[in-house]
Amino acid sequence: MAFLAVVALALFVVIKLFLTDGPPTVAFGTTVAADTGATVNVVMQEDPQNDVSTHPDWVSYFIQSPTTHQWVHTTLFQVPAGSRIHMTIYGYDGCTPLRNNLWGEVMGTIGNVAYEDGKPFKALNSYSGCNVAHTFSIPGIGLNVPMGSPSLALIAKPGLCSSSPCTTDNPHEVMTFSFNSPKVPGEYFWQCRIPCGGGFIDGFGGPMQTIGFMTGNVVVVN
Ligand SMILES: [Cu+2]
Repeated sequence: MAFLAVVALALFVVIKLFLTDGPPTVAFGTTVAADTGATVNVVMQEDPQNDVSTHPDWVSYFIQSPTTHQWVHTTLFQVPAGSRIHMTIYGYDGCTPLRNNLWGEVMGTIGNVAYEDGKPFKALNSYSGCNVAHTFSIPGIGLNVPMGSPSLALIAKPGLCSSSPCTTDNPHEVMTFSFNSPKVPGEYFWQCRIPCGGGFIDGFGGPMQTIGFMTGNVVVVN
């Protein structure tokens, strides 16, 4: 009986932790009418660690609430359909080589371009230099943007940000790009394509497959 009680308790904890108390969804552009092409600003950051006690050493994205300006540990965000989404992502994490250099190419953004510290680029070659930390990719709309990492020279002295959410006092790159949100409402899965799950087979476990870290949803609403 004691064994069954332990099993029941474990099930309860698993359900409570992973099924009911998932990361929150941060809503952007709630005052913007859908399908107008209006610009909606989304601000995120990617870090070498996170602020939760269960997996503190997992790499992670954070999303900034447009209302409180607090950093929220989640990868779920909502935008209006048919809008121009302007992304700003602060890149605090160091580099990891891409498994396939294709994911170093900028795809699916407006103008097929992205900007690193204001400088336009169409690709980052992670084989010729250690310069990509993560990617922001939405396979459903063919979007892929590599996230630049702070140069080794830049992080030599202070080191990478060691406490999350990071602040702009830490070495970082500012990545910006725009894309059109789909006209069809729904949940559009997004992910990082760098095998950044350190300590997991092929680097694709842990944070790479867990909502709130390196994978999430763009919730498109009318
Ligand atoms: Cu990643």
